[in-house]
Amino acid sequence: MGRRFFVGGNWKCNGTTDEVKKIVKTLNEAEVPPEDVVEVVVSPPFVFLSLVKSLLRSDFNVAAQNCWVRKGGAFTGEISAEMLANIGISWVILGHSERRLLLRESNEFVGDKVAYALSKDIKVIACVDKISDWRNIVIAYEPVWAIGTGKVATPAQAQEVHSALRNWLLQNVGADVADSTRIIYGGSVNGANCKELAAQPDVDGFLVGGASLKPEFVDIINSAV
Ligand code: G2H
Repeated sequence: MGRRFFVGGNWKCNGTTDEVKKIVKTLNEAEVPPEDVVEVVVSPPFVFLSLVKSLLRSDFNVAAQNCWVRKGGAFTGEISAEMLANIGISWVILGHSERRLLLRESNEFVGDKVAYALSKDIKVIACVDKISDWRNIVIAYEPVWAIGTGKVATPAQAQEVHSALRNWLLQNVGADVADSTRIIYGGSVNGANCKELAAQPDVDGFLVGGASLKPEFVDIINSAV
């Protein structure tokens, strides 16, 4: 089964209204392969989700960078999966290593978040354990030493880990899921190194941080072909 290339732009905690509008304008004017060839999802900070959703071209989707582990209520500062669904956000990034490291999010907590988001029909970009519906999951492999450091994994290093992850899926979940699940690479991906990484058979796309704020993000989308 062919796996559709996936490019996620994780804007992290960056941007002003004007900067966000500028990035969206660049994306809207970009010539990229059709959406059946590459799936593009950008992830602005919460406060810009609705703005980006309203301005962004319709063939690109929008993701939140986190959501609460269960139904909303007395959880100051949190955003629930129901709220994301309510404003038409169909994706969320969960378990990013920056949150695991800085906010002490455990595997268990992230796993519960993933299960809850999936139960509310939000698709997840994640690397976790509690997954019941693999159709709505993209797994991101991000070596911590490569995150925001400018040190990217070599294509061979990425391929080795992606292949091992796919093999884990084969052994522990099943052949269909191993064949169809997209495993994307994150960590200092840029316009110059994306092409060689994209050529690896088990690299099905990218989660891009710093470079997703720049015009070279379009080159990364175009590495799909
Ligand atoms: C890794 C990645 C995006 P960057 O965190 O998730 O960021 O491309 O800046 O290393």
